[in-house]
Amino acid sequence: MNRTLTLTLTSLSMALGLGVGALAADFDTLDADGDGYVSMAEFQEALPGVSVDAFLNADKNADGALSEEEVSAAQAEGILPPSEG
Ligand SMILES: [Ca+2]
Ligand SMILES: [Ca+2]
Repeated sequence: MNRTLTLTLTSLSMALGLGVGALAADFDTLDADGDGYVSMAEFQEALPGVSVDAFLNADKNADGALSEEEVSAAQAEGILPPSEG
């Protein structure tokens, strides 16, 4: 019970910590060329420790690039890390 509560509070804290600004800044970091989408190459450069599967899972419309919306959703789902350590 306590463990569940702790996990819930941790998740809540993380959600609160990830304001719009934090997500936007993170997206800007991922989107190295600033075209509004994170390509596979940009993804691998910014997150070398994250598997390609994570990129494919995050790419909901399978167009080969991640929009800011897709990145935010993937971070919310835990597919992508919220930010670089
Ligand atoms: Ca880009
Ligand atoms: Ca996409």
